Amino acid sequence: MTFGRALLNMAVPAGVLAGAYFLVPVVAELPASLAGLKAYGAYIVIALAASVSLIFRRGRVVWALLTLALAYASHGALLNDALESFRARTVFAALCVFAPFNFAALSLIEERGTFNLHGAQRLGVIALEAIFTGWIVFAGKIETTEWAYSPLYDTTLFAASPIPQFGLAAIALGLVVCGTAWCLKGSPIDLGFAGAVLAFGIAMNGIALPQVFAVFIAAGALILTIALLQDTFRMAFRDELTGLPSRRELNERMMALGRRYTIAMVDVDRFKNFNDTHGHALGDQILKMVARRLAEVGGGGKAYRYGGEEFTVLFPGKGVDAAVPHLEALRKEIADYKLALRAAARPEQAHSDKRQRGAFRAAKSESVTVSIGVAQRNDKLATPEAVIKAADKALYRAKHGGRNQVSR
Ligand code: GH3
Ligand code: MG
Ligand code: MG
Repeated sequence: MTFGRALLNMAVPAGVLAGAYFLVPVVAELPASLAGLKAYGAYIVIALAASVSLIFRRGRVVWALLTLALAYASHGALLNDALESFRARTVFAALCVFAPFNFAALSLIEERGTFNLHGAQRLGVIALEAIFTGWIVFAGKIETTEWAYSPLYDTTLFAASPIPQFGLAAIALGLVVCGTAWCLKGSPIDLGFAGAVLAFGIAMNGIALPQVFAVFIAAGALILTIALLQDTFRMAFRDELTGLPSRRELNERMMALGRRYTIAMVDVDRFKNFNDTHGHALGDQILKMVARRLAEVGGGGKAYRYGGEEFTVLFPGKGVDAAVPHLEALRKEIADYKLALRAAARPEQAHSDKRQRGAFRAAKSESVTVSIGVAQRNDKLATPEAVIKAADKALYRAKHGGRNQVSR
C-alpha cells in the first residue's frame, strides 16, 4: 500500500469522526418530538450496519457491532447515575477495557463468517466478558473495580477524562493493534476497527453527555459499514492472488479509453510444465512475482490480471512504439528473476551436510519467462476488443517465435 493510498483510506474514518463532532450540537438541539431519534438513533445505525455485515457475511464486523451495541445498551441501562454507583463504575471500566480488546482481537483473527462454530466461539468470548462484569457487580467485588480505577502512572494529565488510565491504555493498545493489522494486511476493515476504537474512546470520554455518547457510537458503526463496503469493492475489482486489478476493472477501463491506446497481452511461458514440476503453490508464487513486476511497468502502463497466467497491460494515450521499450524491459526483468526453491520442498536433502546443502540450494533456483503480444488502436482496429484480438495474435507469434519475446 502506498503512502498516498493509506492517507486516502484514513480520510474515511477521519471524515466520519469530524462529521460526528459537528452533529453533536445538532442532536442536542433536537426538539422533544424527536426524542426517540436521540435515544434510538445509534441503534438504528447499528442495526443497518449489522444487516449489511450479515448480507456480506463479515462476521468480524458483526461482532464489532455487537460490542458497540452492548456499550450503548449499558449506557442507557446502567450508566445514568454519573458514574457514581459501584455498579456504574464497574460496567464503565469493564467496557473501557473489553471493547478495545474485542476490536484488537477481531483485527487479528481471520474472517470466518457468523453463524457457525467460529461465530459461536466469538459470541462466547463477548458473553464471558458480560458474565464476568455481572459477577463483579453481583458479588460486590469492590476491590476489583477500584483496582481498575487505580492510576497506572502518577499524573494529572488524564484527570479530566472519566476513563480510568487502565482503560485509556487499553484503547491506545487497541488502536495500535488494529492499525498494525491494517498496515500488514491492507484490509479496509482493519482500518475500520481502528476507527471504531477511536470513536468508542471519544464516546466513552463523553459519557456525561448522552448526545456525545450516542453520536460517536453511531459513528463507530458507520465507520465499520463503510470499511466493509470498501472491502467488498476491493474484492470485486482486485484479483485476490496477485493484488492486481481484475478483468472486471479492465472491462470498465476499456469502455473509457480515448482514440489512442496500446494493449499488451502477457502470457507466462510453459507454465503448465512449471506447475506440474513444482506444484501449484510455487506456481502461485511465480504469478505473484510476475504481477509485482507488471504493476511497476513504466510508460504509463497499467496491468490487469486477465485470467490464469495471462495479464493485460493498457497504455492509454500511447502508441506501440512508445510502449514496446517498457515491455521489453519488463520481459527482461522477469526472465532475470531467480526464484530460490526452498529446502523444505525436498525432505531427502534435510540431513545432508550444511555446505553441500547450501551449494545445492544455490544451484536450485527456477526462472520463468513471458511472451508478450502488443497492438495499438487504429482505423482498422477501432474497438478495444479488436485491439486485444490483434495483441493475442501477436502473442501467438511470440510463442511460435521461440517464447521470451515481445511481438507486434
Ligand atoms: P505456453 O508457453 O504455450 O503459454 O504454455 P502454458 O503451459 O503456459 O499454457 P497453457 O495455457 O496450456 O497453461 C496454462 C497453465 O497455467 C494451466 C494452469 O496449470 C496454470 N494456471 C492458470 N492459473 C493458475 C493459477 O492461478 N495458479 C497456478 N499455480 N497455475 C495457474
Ligand atoms: Mg495461457
Ligand atoms: Mg502460458
